[in-house]
Amino acid sequence: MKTLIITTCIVFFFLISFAQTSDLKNPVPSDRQLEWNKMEYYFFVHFGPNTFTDLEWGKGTEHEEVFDPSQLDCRQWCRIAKAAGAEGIIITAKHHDGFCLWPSKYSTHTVRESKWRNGKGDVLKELSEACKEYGLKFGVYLSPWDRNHPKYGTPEYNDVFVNMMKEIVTNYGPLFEFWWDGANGEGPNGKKQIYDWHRFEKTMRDLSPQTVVFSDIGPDIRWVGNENGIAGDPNWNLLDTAGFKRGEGAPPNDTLNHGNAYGKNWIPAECDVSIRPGWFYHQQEDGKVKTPETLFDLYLKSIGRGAHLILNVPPDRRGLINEHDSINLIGFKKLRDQSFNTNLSIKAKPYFLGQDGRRLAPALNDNNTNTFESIELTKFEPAEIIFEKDQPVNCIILKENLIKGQYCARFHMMLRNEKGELVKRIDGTTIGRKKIITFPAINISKIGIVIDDQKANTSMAEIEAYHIDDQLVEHLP
Ligand code: FUL
Repeated sequence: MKTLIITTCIVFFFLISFAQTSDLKNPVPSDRQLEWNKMEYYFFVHFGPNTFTDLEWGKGTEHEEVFDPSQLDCRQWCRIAKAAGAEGIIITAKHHDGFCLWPSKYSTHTVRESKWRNGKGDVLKELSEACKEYGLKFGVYLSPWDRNHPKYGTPEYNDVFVNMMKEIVTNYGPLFEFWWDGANGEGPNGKKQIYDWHRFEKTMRDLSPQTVVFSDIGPDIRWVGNENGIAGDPNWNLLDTAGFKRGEGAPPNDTLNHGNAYGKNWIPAECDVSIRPGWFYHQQEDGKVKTPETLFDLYLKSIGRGAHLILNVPPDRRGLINEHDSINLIGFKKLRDQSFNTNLSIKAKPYFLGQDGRRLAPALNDNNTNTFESIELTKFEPAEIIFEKDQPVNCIILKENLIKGQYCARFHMMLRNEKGELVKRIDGTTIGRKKIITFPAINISKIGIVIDDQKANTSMAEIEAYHIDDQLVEHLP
């Protein structure tokens, strides 16, 4: 008996310590990442001398006077962002040409040296205030590569960059996100800068712990490996960063696109893409603004694969979002509203078959990702959504609660009609924050889900069903 008790205790402690080690190996989102996870789509604003010189990468030698928007109105940007359903705006406070959209004490190449508003203008001030007024979050892109700054290429430039970050956070915060470009070209003295990323990171954490920081490899958000706005499938929120650097030393694009299933850090992907071919406004691209349908397709391939979408909408030379862009942005919003306003699952009955038998499972259709069912690997369908009668469905959205980590690696759905006949089987990979699956419409009354491969029990938060415009599904690019 004694031996049995001792053996049981050893096994018990072994199991506990195993559980703890595996927990350690399983990264989870930080509070700041969870907060950001509540958002999904925001604007990127590329604006500066390039807007006026028709360049994408300014040389840094442009005279400050070229920056002269005739009707700059950040409230107009915010009005459009709001109407387009975006949740925030991130602006290029300084692009590679080094021009600062705020009167920085640490540069002589700023709005202060321009003629715009007699050198008294401050785009960051105006935009941060307008964002507050319109209930939008505000964020900043600050290029470390600086083709103008005389200190670039020397250790003192790292002080300049740190001081600029301090200025921005102190004068224009709170910032929801800070965007670091990995670009590292030559400066005016022909030298490249050795960036002190460790110090930059510490500065941001000390100054503004709630801000999520983006770069190729995080620390909080990773680049998705392309500038087309397309996340990988599968898409893991995890990434191994050891041995990698920002810029040229970054992990392969394919790795950034998919993440690492067993990655050691929680660093989800953000998809950056421009509504136009270029990042900055060029009049000759007015006819090439992405259509509402193309934007909707991007929505499915970014947010619909568990990533975030940062959509670049560059103001024109007036300092306004151009009509060509705003019309398509509103069209994009309409498509999303028409498609996703009626979740058919809300009126359906959710069931869960677990160890305690089959029971109703309101967590699966309560439109609340904090509640979930923990799903094991099974041969049968443990989670089901049952409609009163057959109805057309061509889109299903799944959501995983991520607080304890991302677990589902492979699942399949069995879609059946009233007669119990299998109409369609759909196989999928990761779920994550949001997985949108579209297919030609079929009449069904039951959605059953099976998890086929997972790292631990999947926390299934929502199973939503929609019948979106058939044409939209059929004609997606
Ligand atoms: C890149 C830059 O070189 C582009 O000009 C643009 O700002 C894009 C978002 O990031 O690295």
